[in-house]
Amino acid sequence: MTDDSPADSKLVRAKRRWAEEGRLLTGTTADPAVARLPPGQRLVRDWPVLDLGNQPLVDAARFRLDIGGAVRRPITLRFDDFMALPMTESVSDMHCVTQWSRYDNRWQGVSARTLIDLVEVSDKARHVIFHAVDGYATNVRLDQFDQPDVLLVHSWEGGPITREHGGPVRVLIPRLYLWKSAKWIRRIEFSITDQPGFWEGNGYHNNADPWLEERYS
Ligand SMILES: Nc1nc2c(c(=O)[nH]1)N[C@H]1C(S)=C(S)[C@@H](COP(=O)(O)O)O[C@H]1N2
Ligand SMILES: [Mo]
Repeated sequence: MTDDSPADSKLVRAKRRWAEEGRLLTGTTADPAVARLPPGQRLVRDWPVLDLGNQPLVDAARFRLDIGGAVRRPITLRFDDFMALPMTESVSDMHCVTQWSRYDNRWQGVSARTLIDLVEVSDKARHVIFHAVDGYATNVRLDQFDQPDVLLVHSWEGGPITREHGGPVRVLIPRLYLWKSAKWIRRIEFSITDQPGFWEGNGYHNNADPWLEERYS
């Protein structure tokens, strides 16, 4: 493996070490009904950019979204097809495992529920695997995906999601650490079995609940 391949980059080696050492862990949990800020987090006002360093250019013409796996009606959406789906607006907080949280982000996009209904997800599906244009992948349980605040977003604070934040369309799962929210989404795979994604295979927690401080496995 070369030094600049993502799986062995300086960044990934450093993060694997964080996971091994349990860096940033406070050893406490919090109840989201009471504490808005999860343990060990601090508030920021800007929106930091984090990824593996390759930010693909996906314009509306190039955008494709495949949704398949354990579904009855697999589909490929072009950008116009996506934008023609029913849109939801929601305001939610973001929590990144590198310790920053940002409150009150206003999003527009298509709800997870709309997509689940659209492709007729099988009763046997239990997991959702997200595959992105840059080769990134991440996984959640179907019940974590199927929440009213989970969206495929195209807009933040009234403007389009920028390229650096995963535009034109990214996943947003606000109640999990942000590495579960794939940027530049390319394929959503409903699955009977679980498949660890990129960070999950590098020492990070499979479940990723910030209030339980599920940073590392
Ligand atoms: N496609 C893709 N999605 C990704 C990543 C990535 O490298 N590629 N990084 C993840 C990580 S580790 C974080 S913290 C968030 C950061 O999102 P942001 O840059 O919009 O803040 O994106 C997540 N989604
Ligand atoms: Mo991250």
